[in-house]
Amino acid sequence: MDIQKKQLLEFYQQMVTIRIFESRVCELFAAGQIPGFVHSSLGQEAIAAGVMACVEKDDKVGLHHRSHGEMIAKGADMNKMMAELFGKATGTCKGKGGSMHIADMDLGILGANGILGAGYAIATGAAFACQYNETKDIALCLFGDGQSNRGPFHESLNVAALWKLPIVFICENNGFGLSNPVKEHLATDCVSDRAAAYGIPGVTVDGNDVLAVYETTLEAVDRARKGNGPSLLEFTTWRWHGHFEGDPAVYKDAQEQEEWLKKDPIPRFAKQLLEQKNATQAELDEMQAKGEALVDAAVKFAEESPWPDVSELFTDVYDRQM
Ligand SMILES: Cc1ncc(C[n+]2csc(CCOP(=O)(O)OP(=O)(O)O)c2C)c(N)n1
Repeated sequence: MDIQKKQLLEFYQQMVTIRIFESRVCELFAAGQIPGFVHSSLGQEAIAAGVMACVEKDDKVGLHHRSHGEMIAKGADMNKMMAELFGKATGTCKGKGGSMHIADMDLGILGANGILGAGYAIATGAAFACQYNETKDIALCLFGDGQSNRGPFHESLNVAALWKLPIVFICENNGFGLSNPVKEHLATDCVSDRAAAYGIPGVTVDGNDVLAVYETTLEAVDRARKGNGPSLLEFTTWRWHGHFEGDPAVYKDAQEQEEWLKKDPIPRFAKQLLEQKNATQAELDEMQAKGEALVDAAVKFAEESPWPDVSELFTDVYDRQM
């Protein structure tokens, strides 16, 4: 596939920006500046960058608990995102969603979700709405390997295949479901093997190769947009940190961790860009500096933002008493 230089550089910019954002979030969490839970997507940047380059602003996206990267790559405002993680009034969800329930409806981002498997039904419902309203928009549903074992996975794939819904199911197989390695929680070799049960295409691809992620997703998005129904994509990668920030991940095999760190998607793509003369080192450095400036600005914005007012306590939240 002949990918334009502009797009190649965009992949790099997205990946380094996500890496810087996530690294900073981890530091801020450790310093006690970010409350609640944080699940970092360090190491998984190529999936976010490659997948989100395939969709339009109005396409719908259902996310899970480890989704800062996807939000950034779909164009979410990082200042508001960082403020959201801080719990500030200027946040994407006015500080009430936090890392695990962040959403941006203006960008079709239907929300991260702390309930494993909740995103399947939300994204499948959105795909049904796209089909019913004949909008030509499609939906993406992103999830982890562990949550592919939940019932709603099968219910959603079944109905999506039956009704040929415009949706792409995307598994980020990062090696673990919490502390359980994939081979200890999955009955099949691959998550994508399950596509056969619903008569839809299923494929497993290197998720640390941004170009492979992009090309695979583009094909599935095209299929969905043309009315040919869903696909199940599985991108293999590695969760660099523990399940959540603060988890020492003593269950990880040190040698396996070391091997995967060598497969870091960012230097790997940088090498490709340089060798194929699609970028100079100066251009790469410039993109790194731009990412750092954007994240610095986001942290400053979050730190200087006000807390939500007490009078806002019951607005935008579900309360049976009211
Ligand atoms: C219904 C439900 N069951 C269990 C949990 C607890 N839990 C949170 S994340 C997680 C593991 C998820 O693993 P995976 O789907 O592979 O995503 P990853 O964290 O690796 O990105 C578990 C068991 C939950 N949040 N919701």
